[in-house]
Amino acid sequence: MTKSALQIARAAYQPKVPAALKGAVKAVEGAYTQSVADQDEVKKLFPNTYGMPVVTFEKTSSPKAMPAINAGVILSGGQAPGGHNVIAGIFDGLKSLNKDSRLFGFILGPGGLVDHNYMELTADIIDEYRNTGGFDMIGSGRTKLEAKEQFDKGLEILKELDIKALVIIGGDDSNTNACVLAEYYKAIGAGVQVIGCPKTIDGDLKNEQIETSFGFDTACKVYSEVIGNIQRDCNSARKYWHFIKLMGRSASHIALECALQTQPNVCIVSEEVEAKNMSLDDVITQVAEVVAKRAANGDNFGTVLIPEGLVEFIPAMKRLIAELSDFLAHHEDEFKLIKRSEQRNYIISKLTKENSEIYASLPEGVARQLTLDRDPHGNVQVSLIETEKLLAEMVGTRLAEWKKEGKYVGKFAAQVHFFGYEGRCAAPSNYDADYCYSLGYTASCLIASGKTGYMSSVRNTTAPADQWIAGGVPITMMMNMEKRHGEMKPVIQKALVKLDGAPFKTFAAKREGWALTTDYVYPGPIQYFGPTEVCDEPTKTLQLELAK
Ligand code: FBP
Repeated sequence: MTKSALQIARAAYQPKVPAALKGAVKAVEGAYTQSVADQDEVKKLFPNTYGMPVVTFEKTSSPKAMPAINAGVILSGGQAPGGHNVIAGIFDGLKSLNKDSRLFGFILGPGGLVDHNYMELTADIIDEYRNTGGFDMIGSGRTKLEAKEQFDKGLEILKELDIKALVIIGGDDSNTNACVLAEYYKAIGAGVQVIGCPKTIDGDLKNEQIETSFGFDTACKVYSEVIGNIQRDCNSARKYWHFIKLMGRSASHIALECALQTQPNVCIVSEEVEAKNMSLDDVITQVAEVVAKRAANGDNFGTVLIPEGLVEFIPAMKRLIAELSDFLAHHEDEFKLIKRSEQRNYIISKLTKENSEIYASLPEGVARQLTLDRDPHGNVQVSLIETEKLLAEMVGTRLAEWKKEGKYVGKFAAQVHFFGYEGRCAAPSNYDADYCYSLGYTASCLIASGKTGYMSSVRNTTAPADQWIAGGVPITMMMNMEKRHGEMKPVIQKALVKLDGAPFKTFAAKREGWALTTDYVYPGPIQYFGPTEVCDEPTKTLQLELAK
């Protein structure tokens, strides 16, 4: 691999870790736990792993000698900056317990376990990837691990390699599957522990014990840098409105965090659109009003941030997507036999009147996206829907109407952008480099203390790393029952933006001012070397959520 100067210098970075992880640790158990909702159903489905206590690791002066252990690791789902440091943390943690321990990486995600595709991760390999972005050390994939046959097939290779613990690094769906796997292996006495690690740039895997998912910090900083650059360009030429869609799947955490970092003229928050029962038309009117007011002040430029999941949150669209999901889950084979050119009419003829009308009114591309391209978890791939174009076009049409009515006096020219993939593999910020390494190291402590069905947790992360708290949370604690592919399933509850939470309230208190004045902030690129207030600052979201 030819390395950049930054990559070479960055390889020497020593991630900061909680003080407790700097020597031998003991596991201290807290209170027994309950799932966040649907306790009876979740308990029934996880008889062996439900209700376990939260665990915290503390320093001990009497370490126990540990036998060597073989462990496996899987990167699952979308890339997120810091994944390699999680693996480095697991590796260093296992080696510190016993230098003969070994780590195996399964190639290209959960599919690697089922297909017996793996490689041993030696010190040389790990050193090549310390503090780098990407998941290319072993690759990632979206195969859903959910069937007993897959679990049994996986167990064959785990037995062959004498692997006693498996770490699954993934988002809410992958950690749900990790929990199902942990339960199954425990139920059959397989002798394999399963530990999860909270990954996703989307920031929607968080709760009382999991402050944030890794990658959110770096991805938001990359997007905010570019939004800031666009805002400076926009404030220089003063002739374009920029419609910027941001990744993040359902939740609007990324859009909200970028708004807090850059102070755009408009930021749509999907969760608010849903709570206010807004239609697409309402959203368009709201944006067009800001454009018109700025134009009245002579400002024919601005920025609009759009969360990629927006269409799923417009209540009428949500009802349509729910009916489509149910319908396609039950008629997938029949649907596949319909000619591509006939599919739209076929769907229109099968839906209820209200949904059929909305579906028929959608541009071809958006309609196709909703019916065809689902990911293996059944999710609509919202990152493929061109919401930014849809909004820019519809706002333009609305302004043209207002112009005829004499309600709008300006000029409107739009540019559209989508920021997603460019942030997912950036070199991790100090926060993500430190957090990920600590999560991995903590996973090795969970393995050493015999835990299974736990997610690695590192808390208090707005304080200096020395004061971070490492531990583990039973995954069942985060679960509830939800409809997936037309059936009720136990899943980790997705954390959406809370409208009564500090990040949204801070944004809501300032947005009117940001809409009309041009009060942009230009955060600049992530800094890896320099003063701590520049290099180590956590996200605004985390700072606001954890402020006492
Ligand atoms: P994860 O939930 O697996 O972390 O994926 C995050 C994400 O980047 C979403 O923000 C986005 O909607 C999706 O992945 C895109 O998926 P793909 O990489 O398959 O195009």
